[in-house]
Amino acid sequence: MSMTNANFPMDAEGRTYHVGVKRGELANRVLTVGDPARAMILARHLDGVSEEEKAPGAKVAVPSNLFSLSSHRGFLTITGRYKGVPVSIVAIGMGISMMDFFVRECRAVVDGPMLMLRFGSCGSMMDAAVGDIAVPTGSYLVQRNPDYFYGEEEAKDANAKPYHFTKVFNADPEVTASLVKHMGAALGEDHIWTGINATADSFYSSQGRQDVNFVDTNEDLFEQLMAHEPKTVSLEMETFMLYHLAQSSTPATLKKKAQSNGNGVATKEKHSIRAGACMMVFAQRKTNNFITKEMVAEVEPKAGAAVFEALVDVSLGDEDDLHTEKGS
Ligand code: R1P
Repeated sequence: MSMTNANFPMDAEGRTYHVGVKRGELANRVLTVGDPARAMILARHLDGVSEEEKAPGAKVAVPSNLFSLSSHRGFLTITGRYKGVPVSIVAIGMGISMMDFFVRECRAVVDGPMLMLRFGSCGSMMDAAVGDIAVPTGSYLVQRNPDYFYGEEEAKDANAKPYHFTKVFNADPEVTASLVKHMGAALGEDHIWTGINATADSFYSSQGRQDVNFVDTNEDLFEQLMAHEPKTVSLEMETFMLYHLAQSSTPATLKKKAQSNGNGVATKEKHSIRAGACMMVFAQRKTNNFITKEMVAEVEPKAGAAVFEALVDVSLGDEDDLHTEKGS
């Protein structure tokens, strides 16, 4: 595909460079996950999916009545409706760079306010057990500091620390409350944990995993995380970037929508994206337990239904736009 505009590349059809979506293919309410198979399974909750395609044991595929698009960089977008409300599901893979591509490119092709929810998996260093759900009210970023590891011992900067922790960026409180309510109703309140999430730039070193093949200097990382933020409840690799970018989103697209409606009303909103996240605990790092396939199969559909309820529950104060052939 040939792209124009090196600042924000788009092709002649208006498709973004990495996610590959264009105007009309994405709803204002978007659920993002890591794993494309999880996206396909969650899509079974959407309107109009045949009984055959959503039967337990059915082949994992995008339901045939829904719009879908696989990009050359591994993003999968599925768009349809949940209880009549336009929604999209986007599988992004892993890590903060993929979250950055997702948030910016999806924002670029949708007018009006957006709601972005992440439904993922995480590790827990506290009491949350495997199969429980974390709904973090905020997130900080844990970054490996390469400068600490630079050079021979005697040349090292004595003040450098191996890991850096950012400030906490908050989720939208109304979105979080809605997630807690619906998750609690689906799985039982005892299984829902609020608190603060830590997003790490590695699955390994900056999540405190020990690896004999590398010098990581992370033996006391958990203690450092708890000292930085005593309410740390979950550890994963994307949520910080979602919360941070939502708080950095400008009202530009809201003004545009007001103008395109012809009413010329300038918005008073500071941000055009509202964000929230929840994760299933897959790894219990205190006890070293890892979730079983059977448990995922039990928790994922219940939590998935709850996450869609939250996705359509929060008012965006505006009509959603959607013009796709399938799913409209
Ligand atoms: C690591 O195995 C991956 O799983 C978690 C982490 O954030 C990371 O992306 O999330 P997902 O299940 O959403 O991919």
